[in-house]
Amino acid sequence: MNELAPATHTHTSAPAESYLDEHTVRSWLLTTDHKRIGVLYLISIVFYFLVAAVAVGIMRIELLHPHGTLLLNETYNKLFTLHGVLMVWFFLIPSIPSALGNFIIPIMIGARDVAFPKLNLLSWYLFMIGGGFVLYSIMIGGVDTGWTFYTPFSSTYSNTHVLTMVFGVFIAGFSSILTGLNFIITIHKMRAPGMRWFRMPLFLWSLYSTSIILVLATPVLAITLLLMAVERVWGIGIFDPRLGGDPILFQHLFWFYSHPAVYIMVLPSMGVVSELMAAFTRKEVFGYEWVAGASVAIAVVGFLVWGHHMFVSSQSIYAGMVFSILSFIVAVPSGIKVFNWTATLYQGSISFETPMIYALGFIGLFAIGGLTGLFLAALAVDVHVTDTYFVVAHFHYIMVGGAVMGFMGGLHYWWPKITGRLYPEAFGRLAAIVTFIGFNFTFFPQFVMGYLGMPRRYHNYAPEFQVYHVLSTAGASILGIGYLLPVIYLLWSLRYGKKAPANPWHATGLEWQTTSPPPKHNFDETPVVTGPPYDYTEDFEPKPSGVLHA
Ligand code: HEM
Ligand SMILES: [Cu+2]
Repeated sequence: MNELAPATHTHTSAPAESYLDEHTVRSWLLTTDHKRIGVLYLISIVFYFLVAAVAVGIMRIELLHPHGTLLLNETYNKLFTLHGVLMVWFFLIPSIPSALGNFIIPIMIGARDVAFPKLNLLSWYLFMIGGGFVLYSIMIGGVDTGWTFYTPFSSTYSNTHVLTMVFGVFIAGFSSILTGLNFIITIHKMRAPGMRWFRMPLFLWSLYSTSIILVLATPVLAITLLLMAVERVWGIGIFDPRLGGDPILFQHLFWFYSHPAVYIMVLPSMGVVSELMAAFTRKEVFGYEWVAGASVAIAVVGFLVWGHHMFVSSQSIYAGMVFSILSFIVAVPSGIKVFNWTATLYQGSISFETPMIYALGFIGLFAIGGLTGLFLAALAVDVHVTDTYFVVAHFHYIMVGGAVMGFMGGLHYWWPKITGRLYPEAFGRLAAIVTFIGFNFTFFPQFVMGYLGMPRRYHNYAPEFQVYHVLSTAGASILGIGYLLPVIYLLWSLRYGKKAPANPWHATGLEWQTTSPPPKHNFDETPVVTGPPYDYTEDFEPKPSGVLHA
Protein backbone atom coordinates (compact mmCIF):
# COMPACT_ATOMS: atom_id res chain seq x y z
CA MET A 1 0.00 0.00 0.00
CA ASN A 2 1.30 3.42 -0.88
CA GLU A 3 1.48 5.37 2.36
CA LEU A 4 2.12 8.64 0.56
CA ALA A 5 -1.14 8.64 -1.31
CA PRO A 6 -3.80 8.43 1.37
CA ALA A 7 -6.67 9.28 -0.96
CA THR A 8 -6.27 6.23 -3.16
CA HIS A 9 -7.70 2.91 -2.16
CA THR A 10 -5.43 0.07 -2.91
CA HIS A 11 -7.46 -2.74 -1.36
CA THR A 12 -10.04 -4.21 -3.64
CA SER A 13 -12.47 -5.22 -0.91
CA ALA A 14 -13.67 -1.63 -0.45
CA PRO A 15 -15.77 -0.88 -3.49
CA ALA A 16 -16.28 2.78 -2.70
CA GLU A 17 -15.32 5.46 -0.25
CA SER A 18 -16.51 4.65 3.24
CA TYR A 19 -19.09 6.97 4.77
CA LEU A 20 -16.49 7.88 7.41
CA ASP A 21 -13.86 9.05 4.97
CA GLU A 22 -14.59 12.75 4.95
CA HIS A 23 -13.38 14.40 8.14
CA THR A 24 -14.49 18.04 8.19
CA VAL A 25 -16.85 19.23 10.90
CA ARG A 26 -18.95 20.84 8.20
CA SER A 27 -19.39 17.53 6.41
CA TRP A 28 -20.81 16.07 9.62
CA LEU A 29 -23.05 18.96 10.62
CA LEU A 30 -24.60 19.31 7.17
CA THR A 31 -24.75 15.63 6.33
CA THR A 32 -27.89 14.01 5.01
CA ASP A 33 -26.39 10.52 5.16
CA HIS A 34 -28.54 8.41 7.48
CA LYS A 35 -25.42 6.68 8.77
CA ARG A 36 -23.75 9.89 9.87
CA ILE A 37 -26.99 11.13 11.39
CA GLY A 38 -27.18 7.87 13.30
CA VAL A 39 -23.67 8.48 14.61
CA LEU A 40 -24.55 12.06 15.58
CA TYR A 41 -27.48 10.72 17.57
CA LEU A 42 -25.31 8.07 19.15
CA ILE A 43 -22.85 10.65 20.45
CA SER A 44 -25.66 12.92 21.65
CA ILE A 45 -27.61 10.28 23.54
CA VAL A 46 -24.48 9.01 25.26
CA PHE A 47 -23.82 12.56 26.41
CA TYR A 48 -27.34 12.97 27.81
CA PHE A 49 -27.10 9.54 29.41
CA LEU A 50 -23.93 10.52 31.24
CA VAL A 51 -25.48 13.76 32.55
CA ALA A 52 -28.57 11.87 33.74
CA ALA A 53 -26.37 9.22 35.32
CA VAL A 54 -24.38 11.78 37.29
CA ALA A 55 -27.66 13.20 38.60
CA VAL A 56 -28.83 9.84 39.85
CA GLY A 57 -25.39 9.01 41.25
CA ILE A 58 -25.61 12.02 43.53
CA MET A 59 -29.11 10.97 44.56
CA ARG A 60 -27.96 7.47 45.45
CA ILE A 61 -25.21 8.88 47.65
CA GLU A 62 -27.73 11.08 49.44
CA LEU A 63 -29.92 8.03 50.05
CA LEU A 64 -27.17 6.14 51.87
CA HIS A 65 -28.37 7.72 55.10
CA PRO A 66 -32.00 8.10 56.31
CA HIS A 67 -31.35 11.73 57.16
CA GLY A 68 -28.85 12.49 54.44
CA THR A 69 -27.62 16.06 54.49
CA LEU A 70 -25.75 16.16 51.20
CA LEU A 71 -28.64 17.78 49.37
CA LEU A 72 -31.36 20.28 50.11
CA ASN A 73 -34.90 19.02 49.62
CA GLU A 74 -35.32 21.20 46.54
CA THR A 75 -32.04 20.03 45.06
CA TYR A 76 -33.12 16.41 45.44
CA ASN A 77 -36.38 17.17 43.63
CA LYS A 78 -34.53 18.93 40.85
CA LEU A 79 -32.13 16.04 40.43
CA PHE A 80 -34.82 13.39 40.00
CA THR A 81 -36.64 15.64 37.56
CA LEU A 82 -33.49 16.14 35.51
CA HIS A 83 -32.70 12.44 35.68
CA GLY A 84 -36.16 11.40 34.48
CA VAL A 85 -36.51 13.98 31.74
CA LEU A 86 -33.09 13.28 30.23
CA MET A 87 -33.29 9.52 30.54
CA VAL A 88 -36.77 9.24 29.05
CA TRP A 89 -36.83 11.86 26.30
CA PHE A 90 -33.19 12.38 25.52
CA PHE A 91 -31.79 8.90 25.98
CA LEU A 92 -34.29 6.01 25.94
CA ILE A 93 -36.80 7.20 23.36
CA PRO A 94 -34.21 8.15 20.73
CA SER A 95 -31.64 5.47 21.68
CA ILE A 96 -32.43 2.57 19.41
CA PRO A 97 -34.72 4.22 16.84
CA SER A 98 -32.78 7.39 16.17
CA ALA A 99 -29.23 6.16 16.68
CA LEU A 100 -29.15 2.47 15.71
CA GLY A 101 -32.32 2.56 13.60
CA ASN A 102 -31.18 5.48 11.53
CA PHE A 103 -27.99 3.66 10.77
CA ILE A 104 -29.38 0.20 10.16
CA ILE A 105 -32.89 0.54 8.68
CA PRO A 106 -31.96 1.73 5.19
CA ILE A 107 -29.13 -0.80 4.93
CA MET A 108 -31.32 -3.59 6.25
CA ILE A 109 -33.92 -2.94 3.57
CA GLY A 110 -31.30 -2.51 0.86
CA ALA A 111 -31.91 1.21 0.33
CA ARG A 112 -29.50 4.09 -0.10
CA ASP A 113 -30.98 6.33 2.57
CA VAL A 114 -34.21 7.08 4.43
CA ALA A 115 -37.11 8.52 2.49
CA PHE A 116 -36.46 12.13 3.56
CA PRO A 117 -32.76 12.66 4.33
CA LYS A 118 -33.02 16.39 5.00
CA LEU A 119 -35.95 15.90 7.35
CA ASN A 120 -33.77 13.37 9.12
CA LEU A 121 -31.08 15.97 9.73
CA LEU A 122 -33.72 18.45 10.87
CA SER A 123 -34.89 15.86 13.44
CA TRP A 124 -31.41 15.75 14.91
CA TYR A 125 -31.21 19.53 15.13
CA LEU A 126 -34.60 19.72 16.82
CA PHE A 127 -33.44 17.06 19.24
CA MET A 128 -30.31 19.03 20.08
CA ILE A 129 -32.18 22.33 20.45
CA GLY A 130 -34.68 20.63 22.77
CA GLY A 131 -31.84 19.18 24.81
CA GLY A 132 -30.26 22.62 24.90
CA PHE A 133 -33.37 24.07 26.51
CA VAL A 134 -33.43 21.31 29.10
CA LEU A 135 -29.80 21.85 30.00
CA TYR A 136 -30.33 25.60 30.06
CA SER A 137 -33.24 25.15 32.49
CA ILE A 138 -30.81 23.32 34.78
CA MET A 139 -28.17 26.01 34.57
CA ILE A 140 -30.61 28.73 35.54
CA GLY A 141 -31.82 26.78 38.56
CA GLY A 142 -33.60 23.57 37.58
CA VAL A 143 -37.13 22.19 37.80
CA ASP A 144 -38.73 20.36 40.73
CA THR A 145 -41.92 18.80 39.32
CA GLY A 146 -40.69 15.33 38.36
CA TRP A 147 -40.63 14.14 34.74
CA THR A 148 -44.41 13.67 34.80
CA PHE A 149 -45.04 17.43 35.28
CA TYR A 150 -48.24 16.75 37.21
CA THR A 151 -50.60 19.71 37.42
CA PRO A 152 -51.58 21.92 39.16
CA PHE A 153 -48.14 21.95 40.76
CA SER A 154 -46.33 22.37 37.43
CA SER A 155 -48.85 24.77 35.92
CA THR A 156 -49.42 27.02 38.91
CA TYR A 157 -47.43 26.45 42.06
CA SER A 158 -43.89 25.41 41.23
CA ASN A 159 -41.66 28.48 41.16
CA THR A 160 -38.91 26.78 39.18
CA HIS A 161 -38.12 26.95 35.45
CA VAL A 162 -40.89 24.64 34.31
CA LEU A 163 -41.60 26.47 31.07
CA THR A 164 -38.03 26.32 29.85
CA MET A 165 -37.72 22.60 30.42
CA VAL A 166 -41.17 21.79 29.07
CA PHE A 167 -40.33 23.79 25.96
CA GLY A 168 -37.25 21.61 25.47
CA VAL A 169 -39.35 18.44 25.70
CA PHE A 170 -41.93 19.98 23.37
CA ILE A 171 -39.29 20.64 20.70
CA ALA A 172 -37.77 17.19 21.08
CA GLY A 173 -41.27 15.81 20.48
CA PHE A 174 -41.22 17.18 16.95
CA SER A 175 -37.97 15.37 16.38
CA SER A 176 -39.72 12.13 17.41
CA ILE A 177 -42.66 12.74 15.11
CA LEU A 178 -40.48 13.48 12.08
CA THR A 179 -38.32 10.45 12.72
CA GLY A 180 -41.40 8.25 13.01
CA LEU A 181 -42.84 9.57 9.74
CA ASN A 182 -39.53 9.11 7.99
CA PHE A 183 -39.22 5.50 9.14
CA ILE A 184 -42.78 4.56 8.22
CA ILE A 185 -42.42 5.89 4.70
CA THR A 186 -38.94 4.44 4.31
CA ILE A 187 -40.12 0.97 5.30
CA HIS A 188 -43.19 1.20 3.08
CA LYS A 189 -41.55 2.56 -0.02
CA MET A 190 -37.90 1.68 -0.11
CA ARG A 191 -37.53 -2.04 0.54
CA ALA A 192 -35.30 -3.93 -1.85
CA PRO A 193 -36.95 -6.00 -4.56
CA GLY A 194 -38.23 -9.22 -3.07
CA MET A 195 -38.33 -8.01 0.53
CA ARG A 196 -41.99 -8.67 1.20
CA TRP A 197 -43.46 -7.70 4.57
CA PHE A 198 -43.01 -11.19 5.94
CA ARG A 199 -39.43 -11.28 4.73
CA MET A 200 -38.49 -8.26 6.81
CA PRO A 201 -36.13 -8.85 9.72
CA LEU A 202 -37.94 -8.49 13.05
CA PHE A 203 -35.94 -5.39 13.91
CA LEU A 204 -37.79 -3.64 11.11
CA TRP A 205 -41.17 -4.83 12.39
CA SER A 206 -40.38 -3.50 15.81
CA LEU A 207 -39.24 -0.12 14.51
CA TYR A 208 -42.24 0.09 12.23
CA SER A 209 -44.53 -0.43 15.24
CA THR A 210 -42.51 2.05 17.26
CA SER A 211 -42.87 4.62 14.52
CA ILE A 212 -46.64 4.27 14.55
CA ILE A 213 -46.62 5.14 18.24
CA LEU A 214 -44.19 8.01 17.70
CA VAL A 215 -46.47 9.55 15.11
CA LEU A 216 -49.79 8.96 16.86
CA ALA A 217 -48.90 9.54 20.52
CA THR A 218 -46.30 12.30 20.49
CA PRO A 219 -48.70 15.02 19.28
CA VAL A 220 -50.82 14.34 22.36
CA LEU A 221 -47.83 15.08 24.55
CA ALA A 222 -47.14 18.27 22.61
CA ILE A 223 -50.72 19.47 23.10
CA THR A 224 -50.67 18.54 26.78
CA LEU A 225 -47.51 20.50 27.41
CA LEU A 226 -48.87 23.41 25.41
CA LEU A 227 -52.06 23.49 27.50
CA MET A 228 -49.98 23.45 30.64
CA ALA A 229 -47.92 26.35 29.38
CA VAL A 230 -51.08 28.27 28.52
CA GLU A 231 -52.33 27.81 32.08
CA ARG A 232 -48.98 28.75 33.56
CA VAL A 233 -48.50 31.88 31.46
CA TRP A 234 -52.01 33.26 31.24
CA GLY A 235 -53.68 31.66 34.24
CA ILE A 236 -56.39 30.15 32.03
CA GLY A 237 -58.02 27.35 34.02
CA ILE A 238 -57.44 24.05 32.30
CA PHE A 239 -55.94 21.82 34.96
CA ASP A 240 -55.97 23.85 38.20
CA PRO A 241 -59.26 23.30 40.10
CA ARG A 242 -58.86 26.69 41.74
CA LEU A 243 -59.15 28.20 38.26
CA GLY A 244 -62.01 25.89 37.32
CA GLY A 245 -59.80 23.28 35.63
CA ASP A 246 -59.43 19.54 36.17
CA PRO A 247 -56.04 18.17 37.30
CA ILE A 248 -57.06 14.63 36.37
CA LEU A 249 -57.43 15.75 32.76
CA PHE A 250 -53.69 16.34 32.71
CA GLN A 251 -53.06 12.82 33.92
CA HIS A 252 -55.32 11.36 31.24
CA LEU A 253 -53.56 13.31 28.50
CA PHE A 254 -50.11 12.68 29.89
CA TRP A 255 -50.55 8.92 30.22
CA PHE A 256 -52.39 8.63 26.92
CA TYR A 257 -48.98 9.57 25.54
CA SER A 258 -46.73 8.10 28.17
CA HIS A 259 -48.02 4.57 28.36
CA PRO A 260 -47.59 4.08 24.60
CA ALA A 261 -44.27 5.85 25.06
CA VAL A 262 -43.04 3.08 27.32
CA TYR A 263 -43.41 0.85 24.29
CA ILE A 264 -41.40 3.34 22.23
CA MET A 265 -38.69 2.53 24.72
CA VAL A 266 -38.99 -1.24 24.79
CA LEU A 267 -40.26 -2.36 21.35
CA PRO A 268 -37.00 -1.44 19.59
CA SER A 269 -35.07 -3.46 22.15
CA MET A 270 -37.32 -6.40 21.47
CA GLY A 271 -36.46 -6.02 17.81
CA VAL A 272 -32.76 -6.09 18.59
CA VAL A 273 -33.21 -9.17 20.76
CA SER A 274 -34.98 -10.99 17.93
CA GLU A 275 -32.03 -10.29 15.62
CA LEU A 276 -29.58 -11.48 18.26
CA MET A 277 -31.54 -14.63 19.06
CA ALA A 278 -31.42 -15.66 15.42
CA ALA A 279 -27.77 -14.77 14.86
CA PHE A 280 -26.43 -16.42 18.02
CA THR A 281 -28.51 -19.59 17.90
CA ARG A 282 -28.07 -20.00 14.13
CA LYS A 283 -31.81 -20.52 13.87
CA GLU A 284 -34.89 -18.86 12.52
CA VAL A 285 -36.77 -17.02 15.26
CA PHE A 286 -39.47 -19.41 16.44
CA GLY A 287 -42.92 -18.27 15.27
CA TYR A 288 -41.58 -15.38 13.21
CA GLU A 289 -45.04 -14.18 12.13
CA TRP A 290 -46.25 -14.19 15.73
CA VAL A 291 -43.31 -12.13 16.89
CA ALA A 292 -43.84 -9.68 14.04
CA GLY A 293 -47.58 -9.47 14.74
CA ALA A 294 -46.98 -9.08 18.47
CA SER A 295 -45.02 -5.88 17.79
CA VAL A 296 -47.95 -4.37 15.97
CA ALA A 297 -50.40 -5.66 18.58
CA ILE A 298 -48.40 -4.06 21.37
CA ALA A 299 -48.36 -0.77 19.49
CA VAL A 300 -52.14 -0.84 19.07
CA VAL A 301 -53.30 -2.21 22.42
CA GLY A 302 -50.74 -0.05 24.24
CA PHE A 303 -53.02 2.90 23.51
CA LEU A 304 -55.85 1.45 25.58
CA VAL A 305 -54.28 1.00 29.00
CA TRP A 306 -53.18 4.45 30.16
CA GLY A 307 -55.68 4.47 33.02
CA HIS A 308 -53.63 1.91 34.96
CA HIS A 309 -51.45 4.82 36.01
CA MET A 310 -54.47 6.44 37.60
CA PHE A 311 -56.02 3.77 39.81
CA VAL A 312 -55.70 6.05 42.84
CA SER A 313 -56.54 9.27 41.01
CA SER A 314 -60.26 9.07 41.92
CA GLN A 315 -61.31 7.80 38.52
CA SER A 316 -64.35 5.53 38.88
CA ILE A 317 -63.90 2.00 40.12
CA TYR A 318 -65.43 0.75 36.86
CA ALA A 319 -62.92 2.65 34.78
CA GLY A 320 -60.25 1.13 36.99
CA MET A 321 -61.58 -2.37 36.38
CA VAL A 322 -61.65 -1.90 32.60
CA PHE A 323 -58.11 -0.54 32.56
CA SER A 324 -57.00 -3.39 34.75
CA ILE A 325 -58.37 -6.00 32.36
CA LEU A 326 -56.97 -4.24 29.30
CA SER A 327 -53.56 -4.08 30.95
CA PHE A 328 -53.58 -7.83 31.39
CA ILE A 329 -54.42 -8.17 27.71
CA VAL A 330 -51.49 -5.99 26.58
CA ALA A 331 -49.19 -8.31 28.49
CA VAL A 332 -50.14 -11.18 26.16
CA PRO A 333 -48.14 -10.11 23.08
CA SER A 334 -45.09 -9.46 25.28
CA GLY A 335 -45.56 -12.94 26.71
CA ILE A 336 -45.68 -14.37 23.20
CA LYS A 337 -42.35 -12.79 22.40
CA VAL A 338 -40.63 -14.06 25.54
CA PHE A 339 -42.01 -17.52 24.87
CA ASN A 340 -40.86 -17.49 21.24
CA TRP A 341 -37.35 -16.28 22.05
CA THR A 342 -37.06 -19.03 24.60
CA ALA A 343 -38.29 -21.56 22.07
CA THR A 344 -35.68 -20.24 19.63
CA LEU A 345 -32.98 -21.15 22.13
CA TYR A 346 -34.22 -24.73 22.22
CA GLN A 347 -31.81 -26.92 20.25
CA GLY A 348 -30.04 -23.88 18.86
CA SER A 349 -26.28 -23.86 18.56
CA ILE A 350 -25.92 -21.03 21.01
CA SER A 351 -22.79 -18.95 21.24
CA PHE A 352 -22.32 -16.53 24.10
CA GLU A 353 -20.82 -13.52 22.40
CA THR A 354 -21.28 -10.15 24.07
CA PRO A 355 -24.49 -9.16 22.22
CA MET A 356 -26.03 -12.51 23.12
CA ILE A 357 -25.24 -12.07 26.81
CA TYR A 358 -27.02 -8.73 26.70
CA ALA A 359 -29.94 -10.32 24.88
CA LEU A 360 -30.29 -13.10 27.45
CA GLY A 361 -30.03 -10.47 30.18
CA PHE A 362 -32.82 -8.57 28.47
CA ILE A 363 -35.12 -11.58 28.48
CA GLY A 364 -34.60 -12.31 32.17
CA LEU A 365 -34.94 -8.73 33.35
CA PHE A 366 -37.80 -7.90 31.02
CA ALA A 367 -39.68 -10.94 32.30
CA ILE A 368 -39.37 -9.70 35.89
CA GLY A 369 -40.38 -6.19 34.84
CA GLY A 370 -43.36 -7.47 32.89
CA LEU A 371 -44.60 -9.81 35.59
CA THR A 372 -44.44 -7.09 38.23
CA GLY A 373 -46.41 -4.96 35.75
CA LEU A 374 -49.17 -7.50 36.16
CA PHE A 375 -49.01 -7.05 39.94
CA LEU A 376 -49.47 -3.33 39.38
CA ALA A 377 -52.24 -3.87 36.87
CA ALA A 378 -54.17 -5.80 39.52
CA LEU A 379 -56.16 -2.96 41.02
CA ALA A 380 -55.99 -3.89 44.69
CA VAL A 381 -52.26 -4.60 44.69
CA ASP A 382 -51.59 -1.30 42.99
CA VAL A 383 -53.44 0.62 45.68
CA HIS A 384 -50.95 -0.77 48.17
CA VAL A 385 -47.78 -0.08 46.17
CA THR A 386 -48.67 3.07 44.18
CA ASP A 387 -45.99 5.71 44.42
CA THR A 388 -43.64 3.40 46.28
CA TYR A 389 -40.28 2.01 45.24
CA PHE A 390 -42.11 -1.06 43.94
CA VAL A 391 -43.16 1.03 40.95
CA VAL A 392 -39.67 2.45 40.64
CA ALA A 393 -38.27 -1.08 40.53
CA HIS A 394 -40.89 -2.21 38.01
CA PHE A 395 -40.22 0.44 35.46
CA HIS A 396 -36.48 0.27 35.87
CA TYR A 397 -36.55 -3.47 35.23
CA ILE A 398 -38.32 -2.72 31.97
CA MET A 399 -36.63 0.48 30.94
CA VAL A 400 -33.09 -0.16 32.15
CA GLY A 401 -33.04 -3.94 32.49
CA GLY A 402 -34.96 -4.29 29.26
CA ALA A 403 -34.49 -1.31 27.00
CA VAL A 404 -30.89 -0.43 27.89
CA MET A 405 -29.72 -4.06 27.77
CA GLY A 406 -31.24 -4.31 24.28
CA PHE A 407 -29.54 -1.10 23.26
CA MET A 408 -26.17 -2.34 24.52
CA GLY A 409 -26.67 -5.66 22.74
CA GLY A 410 -27.49 -3.89 19.50
CA LEU A 411 -24.64 -1.44 19.89
CA HIS A 412 -22.11 -4.26 20.23
CA TYR A 413 -23.69 -6.29 17.45
CA TRP A 414 -23.56 -3.45 14.93
CA TRP A 415 -20.42 -1.76 16.26
CA PRO A 416 -18.16 -3.44 13.65
CA LYS A 417 -20.57 -2.32 10.93
CA ILE A 418 -20.79 1.25 12.21
CA THR A 419 -17.11 1.82 12.92
CA GLY A 420 -15.32 -0.80 10.86
CA ARG A 421 -13.56 -1.98 14.02
CA LEU A 422 -13.97 -4.97 16.30
CA TYR A 423 -14.31 -4.35 20.04
CA PRO A 424 -12.38 -6.55 22.51
CA GLU A 425 -14.70 -9.49 23.09
CA ALA A 426 -13.45 -10.46 26.57
CA PHE A 427 -14.05 -6.95 27.90
CA GLY A 428 -17.43 -6.96 26.22
CA ARG A 429 -18.53 -10.09 28.03
CA LEU A 430 -17.17 -8.84 31.31
CA ALA A 431 -19.09 -5.57 30.99
CA ALA A 432 -22.32 -7.38 30.09
CA ILE A 433 -22.05 -9.61 33.14
CA VAL A 434 -21.07 -6.76 35.48
CA THR A 435 -24.05 -4.77 34.19
CA PHE A 436 -26.42 -7.66 34.83
CA ILE A 437 -25.17 -8.20 38.38
CA GLY A 438 -25.05 -4.49 39.20
CA PHE A 439 -28.52 -4.01 37.82
CA ASN A 440 -30.14 -6.66 40.00
CA PHE A 441 -28.24 -5.45 43.04
CA THR A 442 -29.55 -1.95 42.44
CA PHE A 443 -33.18 -2.58 41.67
CA PHE A 444 -34.24 -5.84 43.28
CA PRO A 445 -34.05 -4.42 46.84
CA GLN A 446 -36.38 -1.68 45.64
CA PHE A 447 -39.20 -4.18 45.11
CA VAL A 448 -38.85 -5.23 48.73
CA MET A 449 -38.65 -1.80 50.25
CA GLY A 450 -41.49 -0.57 48.05
CA TYR A 451 -43.67 -3.41 49.17
CA LEU A 452 -42.76 -2.55 52.76
CA GLY A 453 -43.85 1.03 52.21
CA MET A 454 -40.87 3.14 51.14
CA PRO A 455 -42.39 5.97 49.06
CA ARG A 456 -40.73 7.17 45.85
CA ARG A 457 -39.26 10.65 45.49
CA TYR A 458 -38.34 11.05 49.21
CA HIS A 459 -34.78 11.74 50.27
CA ASN A 460 -35.37 11.37 53.99
CA TYR A 461 -36.87 8.11 55.13
CA ALA A 462 -37.53 5.80 58.06
CA PRO A 463 -34.37 4.01 59.31
CA GLU A 464 -35.74 0.52 58.63
CA PHE A 465 -35.33 1.12 54.90
CA GLN A 466 -31.67 2.01 55.13
CA VAL A 467 -30.36 -1.49 54.50
CA TYR A 468 -32.18 -1.63 51.15
CA HIS A 469 -30.97 1.80 50.14
CA VAL A 470 -27.37 0.90 50.98
CA LEU A 471 -27.68 -2.28 48.88
CA SER A 472 -29.16 -0.27 46.07
CA THR A 473 -26.41 2.34 46.14
CA ALA A 474 -23.75 -0.36 46.24
CA GLY A 475 -25.40 -2.01 43.25
CA ALA A 476 -25.54 1.31 41.43
CA SER A 477 -21.77 1.62 41.76
CA ILE A 478 -21.33 -1.80 40.17
CA LEU A 479 -23.82 -0.86 37.46
CA GLY A 480 -21.88 2.34 36.86
CA ILE A 481 -18.74 0.31 36.23
CA GLY A 482 -20.73 -1.93 33.89
CA TYR A 483 -21.67 1.11 31.80
CA LEU A 484 -18.32 2.85 32.00
CA LEU A 485 -16.34 -0.15 30.74
CA PRO A 486 -17.93 -0.13 27.25
CA VAL A 487 -17.46 3.63 26.99
CA ILE A 488 -13.75 3.05 27.50
CA TYR A 489 -13.12 -0.03 25.35
CA LEU A 490 -15.42 1.06 22.53
CA LEU A 491 -13.55 4.35 22.27
CA TRP A 492 -10.30 2.39 22.48
CA SER A 493 -11.42 0.13 19.63
CA LEU A 494 -11.94 3.09 17.32
CA ARG A 495 -8.19 3.43 17.14
CA TYR A 496 -6.75 0.10 18.21
CA GLY A 497 -9.51 -2.40 17.45
CA LYS A 498 -8.94 -4.98 14.70
CA LYS A 499 -10.40 -4.08 11.31
CA ALA A 500 -13.82 -5.65 10.98
CA PRO A 501 -14.75 -7.93 8.07
CA ALA A 502 -18.03 -7.32 6.27
CA ASN A 503 -19.85 -9.96 8.28
CA PRO A 504 -18.06 -10.75 11.55
CA TRP A 505 -20.99 -12.70 13.00
CA HIS A 506 -21.76 -14.69 9.84
CA ALA A 507 -25.26 -13.38 10.18
CA THR A 508 -28.03 -13.03 7.65
CA GLY A 509 -29.46 -9.59 6.97
CA LEU A 510 -28.61 -7.21 4.16
CA GLU A 511 -26.57 -4.95 6.43
CA TRP A 512 -23.92 -7.68 6.55
CA GLN A 513 -23.69 -7.85 2.76
CA THR A 514 -21.92 -4.52 2.46
CA THR A 515 -18.49 -3.52 3.72
CA SER A 516 -17.73 -2.45 7.30
CA PRO A 517 -17.99 0.52 7.50
CA PRO A 518 -20.43 0.80 4.58
CA PRO A 519 -19.71 2.96 1.56
CA LYS A 520 -21.60 6.24 1.27
CA HIS A 521 -24.35 4.75 -0.80
CA ASN A 522 -24.55 1.50 1.15
CA PHE A 523 -24.61 -0.84 -1.85
CA ASP A 524 -23.10 -0.64 -5.30
CA GLU A 525 -26.01 -2.54 -6.71
CA THR A 526 -29.47 -2.80 -5.21
CA PRO A 527 -29.63 -6.18 -3.49
CA VAL A 528 -32.39 -8.63 -4.26
CA VAL A 529 -34.06 -10.70 -1.57
CA THR A 530 -35.23 -14.17 -2.45
CA GLY A 531 -35.84 -15.89 0.86
CA PRO A 532 -36.88 -15.58 4.49
CA PRO A 533 -34.90 -13.31 6.83
CA TYR A 534 -33.19 -15.83 9.09
CA ASP A 535 -32.12 -18.62 6.85
CA TYR A 536 -29.34 -20.41 8.68
CA THR A 537 -30.33 -23.79 7.34
CA GLU A 538 -27.74 -24.77 4.72
CA ASP A 539 -24.47 -23.15 5.63
CA PHE A 540 -23.62 -20.32 7.95
CA GLU A 541 -21.27 -18.54 5.60
CA PRO A 542 -22.41 -15.23 4.17
CA LYS A 543 -23.34 -15.30 0.54
CA PRO A 544 -20.71 -13.57 -1.59
CA SER A 545 -23.01 -11.35 -3.63
CA GLY A 546 -25.65 -8.89 -2.41
CA VAL A 547 -28.20 -11.66 -2.27
CA LEU A 548 -29.67 -12.73 1.01
CA HIS A 549 -30.44 -16.28 0.03
CA ALA A 550 -29.49 -17.94 -3.20
C1 HEM B 1 -43.32 -3.13 28.40
C2 HEM B 1 -42.75 -2.09 28.86
C3 HEM B 1 -43.15 -1.30 30.07
C4 HEM B 1 -42.55 -0.15 30.44
C5 HEM B 1 -41.38 0.50 29.71
C6 HEM B 1 -43.19 0.34 31.62
C7 HEM B 1 -42.86 1.51 32.25
C8 HEM B 1 -43.51 2.05 33.32
C9 HEM B 1 -43.23 3.33 33.93
C10 HEM B 1 -42.22 4.35 33.42
C11 HEM B 1 -44.02 3.46 34.99
C12 HEM B 1 -43.96 4.55 36.04
C13 HEM B 1 -44.66 5.74 35.71
C14 HEM B 1 -44.49 6.79 36.78
O1 HEM B 1 -43.48 7.51 36.76
O2 HEM B 1 -45.38 6.88 37.63
C15 HEM B 1 -44.85 2.30 35.02
C16 HEM B 1 -45.86 2.09 35.94
C17 HEM B 1 -46.83 1.12 35.81
N1 HEM B 1 -46.79 0.03 34.95
FE1 HEM B 1 -45.43 -0.31 33.52
N2 HEM B 1 -44.17 -0.54 31.97
C18 HEM B 1 -44.19 -1.55 31.05
C19 HEM B 1 -45.01 -2.65 31.04
C20 HEM B 1 -46.10 -2.79 31.85
C21 HEM B 1 -47.07 -3.85 31.75
C22 HEM B 1 -47.03 -5.00 30.76
C23 HEM B 1 -48.01 -3.58 32.70
C24 HEM B 1 -49.25 -4.35 33.02
C25 HEM B 1 -49.63 -5.45 32.47
C26 HEM B 1 -47.61 -2.39 33.42
C27 HEM B 1 -48.29 -1.83 34.46
C28 HEM B 1 -47.92 -0.69 35.12
C29 HEM B 1 -48.72 -0.05 36.12
C30 HEM B 1 -50.09 -0.52 36.59
C31 HEM B 1 -48.03 1.09 36.56
C32 HEM B 1 -48.48 2.13 37.56
C33 HEM B 1 -48.14 1.81 38.94
C34 HEM B 1 -48.45 2.93 39.89
O3 HEM B 1 -48.21 4.10 39.57
O4 HEM B 1 -48.95 2.61 40.95
N3 HEM B 1 -46.45 -1.95 32.88
N4 HEM B 1 -44.51 1.44 34.00
CU1 LIG C 1 -48.54 2.10 31.71
